[in-house]
Amino acid sequence: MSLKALSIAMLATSAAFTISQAQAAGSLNVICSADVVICEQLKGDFEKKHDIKVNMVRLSSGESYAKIRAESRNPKTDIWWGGTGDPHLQAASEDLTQEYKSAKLGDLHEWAQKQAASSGHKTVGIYAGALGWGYNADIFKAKGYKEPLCWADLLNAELKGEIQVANPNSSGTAYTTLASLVQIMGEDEAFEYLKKLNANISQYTKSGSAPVKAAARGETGLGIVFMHDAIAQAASGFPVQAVAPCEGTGYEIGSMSIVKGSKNLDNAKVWYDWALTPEVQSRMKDAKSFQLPSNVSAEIPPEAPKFENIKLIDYDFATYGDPKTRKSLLERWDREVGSIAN
Ligand code: S7P
Repeated sequence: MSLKALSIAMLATSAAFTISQAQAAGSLNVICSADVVICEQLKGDFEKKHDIKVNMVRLSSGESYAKIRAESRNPKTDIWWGGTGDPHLQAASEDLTQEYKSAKLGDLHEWAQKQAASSGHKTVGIYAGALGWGYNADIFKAKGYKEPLCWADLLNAELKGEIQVANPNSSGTAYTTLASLVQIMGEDEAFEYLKKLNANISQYTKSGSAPVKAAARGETGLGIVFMHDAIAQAASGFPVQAVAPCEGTGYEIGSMSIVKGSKNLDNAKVWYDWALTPEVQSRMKDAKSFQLPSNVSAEIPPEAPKFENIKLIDYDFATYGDPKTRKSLLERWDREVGSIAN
């Protein structure tokens, strides 16, 4: 290369560097759909590393999808981090989120890459978590309740008013519960089950992890949640026992998507690439977020539920993340369960 060509190349490189420095500044509007503690940890870590101010709101998965949909003509959100994969897939198929193929994609487990490929790279898997419940072992012992090991046990009459679960319209956890039961039992049987279960439900909460937080504090006996959310309460010293249901259970692929029409697109890509690194994912456990990370090199927290010991169903993400299926299941839930809720 001649000296002139070299200096032109150097100028081009330094211009590109200046542009990327300039782009890696300003702000980023993030919706975070996981627990507030991990959301705040991510915001703090990201701001320490980048010259980008993060404006973050914490919303449940279903609420996040609804916000992004409502904003679609004039998006205020740049990136949606976390929450169950089904509403991310629904947003992708409704073209509310945009394709991005991160250079980090190849560092992820197959299940996370599959989530990306199935959505046309409009979302990506960042963690996985198995559904189950957590019960307050002190309450169960004091009241002499049978240990709840199976979905069938949750119908025991002695548990009247002792169970909480979230509303599947707002909560991704509760939608995963609904979709998992439909896949385990068949749709009509799952709704029969949910109507019977309603007799034991004291409250349908807005957020998915609220039921096990209530169980931890003795406000209820049992919360249907992701197992890692039950383990987080046990790790905080509460008498909570996590259960993987004996008949089998579903799981989530927690996901991340860039909003279509993002006004801070370069910054959204900076967050996206950063959030897929092993360093960021390995630090999730510091916020007692014990999901299975998607980066193959990220540390798996010892507290994380062992997937190999859980009877997992082959959760059909394509069907249950499809807008038509999700809408129809939620409408049926409103008609048949929500309408009889106490
Ligand atoms: O707490 C972590 C976690 O369970 O929260 C997400 C959950 O969907 C958010 O709550 P909602 O049920 O209210 O939507 C999960 O993705 C995540 O593992």
